Amino acid sequence: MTLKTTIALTIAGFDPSGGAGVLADVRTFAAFGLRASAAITSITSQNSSDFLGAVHQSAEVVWAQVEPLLNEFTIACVKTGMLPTRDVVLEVARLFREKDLPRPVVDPVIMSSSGHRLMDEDAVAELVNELLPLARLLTPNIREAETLTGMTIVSEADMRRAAVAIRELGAPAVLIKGGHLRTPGAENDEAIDVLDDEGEVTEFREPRISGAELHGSGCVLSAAIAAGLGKGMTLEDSVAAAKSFVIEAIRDSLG
Ligand code: PXL
Repeated sequence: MTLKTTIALTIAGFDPSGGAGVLADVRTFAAFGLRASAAITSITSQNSSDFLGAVHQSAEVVWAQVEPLLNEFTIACVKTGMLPTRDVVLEVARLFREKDLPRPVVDPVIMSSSGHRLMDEDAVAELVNELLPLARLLTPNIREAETLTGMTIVSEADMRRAAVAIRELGAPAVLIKGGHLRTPGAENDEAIDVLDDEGEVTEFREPRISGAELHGSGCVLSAAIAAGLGKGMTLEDSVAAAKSFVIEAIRDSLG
């Protein structure tokens, strides 16, 4: 019997700058000691200040990138990022239904930090309908959680309510990233993330880091969580380790 090589897989967009997307994911998997693989859903043209455009890949091209890996490798963990179109979302959902893959960490990257739409509206709808029920974890930021739930989120209590609402949409677990939360009147010296895993809620509090290079930090976080899960860690421990990793990366970028 030959042992198959174990790899981590990201299904996401390509940001040539390497700040976000598959390059950030691959770097993260490698930092966690995993061999990385990647399927590209869209080729973007951007730098840290401008988003110039994107050429989305077809559902067939996405499937064709992943399928050959399945026979040869054992996939330890999967993370999904930019899934630009309805067709790509449906194909990725089909992949998880039909193939023997671990449940993915789904980062619903609806907008870039520069304000450019990364997912079509009907793609977001199918992400909710078809992919959420197959995920292990969804990792929206505040704005994405608002889009997914239709709620307005201005407090920690709102984050907890939104987490319940997202679980009711079909995800077993959700991590709402509070980095962008601006509580009216509060000092905002803390960034709070809320993890709700089947109703068990854990809060992660860190001092807010300002002026930092944050483009791609969401990509790195979701890839790092997937890596932890792929190494057999619990979800809570994976999130804690991933947060430490991202905070280190942000601090490094300040230096
Ligand atoms: O950070 C979100 C993100 C994810 N994936 C790709 C991106 C971006 C932001 O620009 O380009 C490919």
